[in-house]
Amino acid sequence: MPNPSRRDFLKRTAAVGALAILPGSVRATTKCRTRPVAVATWDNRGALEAAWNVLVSGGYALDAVEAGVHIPEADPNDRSVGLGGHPDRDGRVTLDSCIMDERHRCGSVAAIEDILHPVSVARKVMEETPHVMLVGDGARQFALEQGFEITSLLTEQSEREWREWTEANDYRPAINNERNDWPDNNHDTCGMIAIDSEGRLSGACTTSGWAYKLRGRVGDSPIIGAGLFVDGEIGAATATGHGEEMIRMSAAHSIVERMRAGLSPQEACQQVVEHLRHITPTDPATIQAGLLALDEKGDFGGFALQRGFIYVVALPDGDAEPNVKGEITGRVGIRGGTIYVVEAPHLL
Ligand code: SD4
Repeated sequence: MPNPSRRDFLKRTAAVGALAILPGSVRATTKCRTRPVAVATWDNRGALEAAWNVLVSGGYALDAVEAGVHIPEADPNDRSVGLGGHPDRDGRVTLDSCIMDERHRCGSVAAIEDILHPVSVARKVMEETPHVMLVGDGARQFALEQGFEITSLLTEQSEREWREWTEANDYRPAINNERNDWPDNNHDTCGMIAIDSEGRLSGACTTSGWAYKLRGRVGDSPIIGAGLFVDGEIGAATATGHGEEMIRMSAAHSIVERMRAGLSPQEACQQVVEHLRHITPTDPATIQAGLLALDEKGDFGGFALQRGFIYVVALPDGDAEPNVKGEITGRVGIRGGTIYVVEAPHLL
């Protein structure tokens, strides 16, 4: 049989893609109207408010999470995401990011350099290619072809700190590198999941990853099923903390499957953290895992391995103050709703 040409391949994959999205489209249109809800890791309240402004205007959850995570990606003071993120061991800022909609469509970029909004490149991978994931130079090349501009992401402060780090370290990544800074600035990966007023779930996750990681290291954040997973009929989940642990057990997918089996978002996050502690070959005291979930009714929950995992949830006016597990440590009024800052319950 002759080899199919690239054009045939693209044509066929486009046709398969069209078929593949049909059931999801039908599902989406048969959903009841619901109230919008958005949840994000850490105190990413600026990101959540940007997402909320899309949701409260009746917009699409996918647009909301993309707009939301743009905020930390462009913030030089956020040291774990995008511009100003900690570089790798060799002084290069490399970004991991993914996005997923309610129809199992997803896109991802890993170890991409010089691009301010990797989440939008991930969305282009999802929408413009038959692939899910592009990495490194290939991802950067694709971004440039798509019209993204080159941006230098290493700020003066990041470079200065990295130089100090190289003097004090022997170029081996410390296993508990994040924990050394914890609960300060090394844990700001922005994972965000949302449901819109048409009941459509989406999520995005974006990070510069583990500070001073080995060059080429990819964490969980761009891995569909580890740092993010969405099933439009069941729910969505996202993760932050030590990515190696989340990859080991497909954390976000594990949460959604537990919700499919009937657990609440809160119970599902807790069970996955308990399972993680059970299976990890790493000393659990040296790692962090912070998990968030949201179901198709707009119920949400969060749970962590260690103390100190904060998350934010945006709820519409008319919702009662949420009866969260953990502690509400802040409330911020936003257009048509409130952002609650929650300190998640934890296992250790
Ligand atoms: C990673 N999970 O690259 C990310 C790091 C993180 O808050 O979540 N930091 O492993």
